[in-house]
Amino acid sequence: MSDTSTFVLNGSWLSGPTYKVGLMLSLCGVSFGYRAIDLRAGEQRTPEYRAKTPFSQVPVLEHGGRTFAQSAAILQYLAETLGRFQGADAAERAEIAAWMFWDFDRLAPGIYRSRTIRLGIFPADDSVRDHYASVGTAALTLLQTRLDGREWLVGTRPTIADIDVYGVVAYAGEAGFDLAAYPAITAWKARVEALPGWATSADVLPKQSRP
Ligand SMILES: N[C@@H](CCC(=O)N[C@@H](CS)C(=O)NCC(=O)O)C(=O)O
Repeated sequence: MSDTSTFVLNGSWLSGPTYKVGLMLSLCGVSFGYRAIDLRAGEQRTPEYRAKTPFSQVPVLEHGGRTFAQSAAILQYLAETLGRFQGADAAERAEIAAWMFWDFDRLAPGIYRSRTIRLGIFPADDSVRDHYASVGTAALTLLQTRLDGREWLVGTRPTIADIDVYGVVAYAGEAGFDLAAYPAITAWKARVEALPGWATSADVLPKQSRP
């Protein structure tokens, strides 16, 4: 394992993508510094933060003198760097990437957007709210079909595909979706939560903390 003492996660406690990275580090048993970025105050648009990422978003992971952005790319970097939760070969890694791309394309908009609408962070009228609710329902239905009869999304053990997708499904309740309607997702979610090192977003993302 490489030197892990230099991991610093820049994030927001409200941010699902930040949770994905914090959860990965926790599942890997890696301690990390955490820098809270105040999104409401626009800290993500300051020159200092922009020097870390061209995207002006959280999360950003600092490690080994470099910065890494986009949660899915960060999970891939950590899987390779730490040798955990990665695919066995190129074909499995491509399958894992496919689920992560699908997550960002279909699952995350349906659930994260529905959540921010419900929390009042993203004001929206009823038609917009209903649109994201139906996007989320379609994605959860697909995920239920995939997980019916299998333990993990890809192969026979947990991978970063599970961590990535879990980092969205974990917010389904707050977003207004009832997971009781999706028994295979509920069982898979419990399997993820039984992994050593699993932690809630409140555990891995302190509201106020600076390294
Ligand atoms: N695709 C990105 C999405 C990151 C993202 O949406 N971050 C939000 C918080 S959850 C953000 O930084 N928003 C602030 C802004 O856009 O100004 C990832 O997975 O890392």
